[in-house]
Amino acid sequence: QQGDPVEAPAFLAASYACQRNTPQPGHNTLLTAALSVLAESAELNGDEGRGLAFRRSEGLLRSLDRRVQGLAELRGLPCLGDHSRRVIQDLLENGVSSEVEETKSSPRYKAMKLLTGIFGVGVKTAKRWFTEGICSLAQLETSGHSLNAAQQAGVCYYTDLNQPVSREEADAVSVMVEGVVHSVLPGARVTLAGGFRRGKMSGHDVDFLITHPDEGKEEGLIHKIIACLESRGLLLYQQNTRNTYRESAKGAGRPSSSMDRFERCFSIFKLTNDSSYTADNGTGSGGRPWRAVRVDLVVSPISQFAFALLGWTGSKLFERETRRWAVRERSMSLSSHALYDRNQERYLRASSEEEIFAHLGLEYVSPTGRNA
Ligand code: DGT
Ligand code: MG
Repeated sequence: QQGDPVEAPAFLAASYACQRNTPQPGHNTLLTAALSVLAESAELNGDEGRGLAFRRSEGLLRSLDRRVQGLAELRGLPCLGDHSRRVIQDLLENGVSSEVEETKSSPRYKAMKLLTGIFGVGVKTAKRWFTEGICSLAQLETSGHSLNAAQQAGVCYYTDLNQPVSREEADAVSVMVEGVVHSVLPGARVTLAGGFRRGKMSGHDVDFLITHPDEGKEEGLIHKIIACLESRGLLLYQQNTRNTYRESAKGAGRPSSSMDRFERCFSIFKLTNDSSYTADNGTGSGGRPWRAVRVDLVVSPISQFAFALLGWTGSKLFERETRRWAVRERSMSLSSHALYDRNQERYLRASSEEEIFAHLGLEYVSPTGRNA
């Protein structure tokens, strides 16, 4: 049987991740975890192109409906470059990839992972610190660098924030957020987005989208929510931005930058180990009766809600691929605010994610299938 090539079903040959159903966690976790390390290493080196190539390979493997046992089974499949195929071959033949093992144990990768694991620290800052010889929190502390407020919170709650958030904890945060939102604006709607909406059992944060069925009622809402959270002692840190999005004749929905422009709050919640919260790991580091959890709150006008929901559900690769599909295959610009048709020179409205997929000429993929 060895060497007998297995024909890939046609749907698996789709080259855009947004054309595929990708459930969680997939049948090839050994391979996808390895490619994810190489992608992350490239991203931490600032090599976006190389990172994306590994992410695409990883995404393709995640979507396969069976466990790959031989390289021949991957013949003819897109997204798998020579480098990825070499790594996959190594893993299939030896159970490990020397390149992945070397990457994981390299001082640079370890330091960059640790430093970018601090909330508020991006790749650029981490790189600068690493070149100064900073590889640990202790070295950062004695370096004399002054940290901004986000980074100070990041160092302070480092252990908690690097411990995955469980589904139970996300549900407990949902209860807190819904209580606060409904008390400051009755009728407002709170939707869990991000990885938890895709059915993941854990995540690095909890993402929420908030809207109100009457357009305009959501304006300024983020400040009311923050004030209420603070008065209840639920916030350890927050940084908010106001909505700066405006449509323009040239299609301001264009993703000229990956950041969107909603009213938004990056925060750290204080999740207390009380009756509404029953997770096993119910304490923070140091045995506190609470733990710190990263929470993102995004407020969207109802007219943009479908786009915001699609944009904030992820995965990151699924989002990138949907936008790439829109531009390359449909001459459209998709963002978390809008969809602009460059040929017709007009915005296409949508009140559901299904309508957006239809505008794009894509088959609908449910949130649990977007784990590319
Ligand atoms: P996680 O939290 O690591 O378990 O995984 P996710 O998939 O929840 O990732 P997360 O929380 O970083 O982001 C959720 C989705 O939200 C992601 O697919 C892309 C989107 N997103 C995150 N940050 C931004 C942003 O600044 N602008 C826009 N437009 N989208 C963002
Ligand atoms: Mg998330």
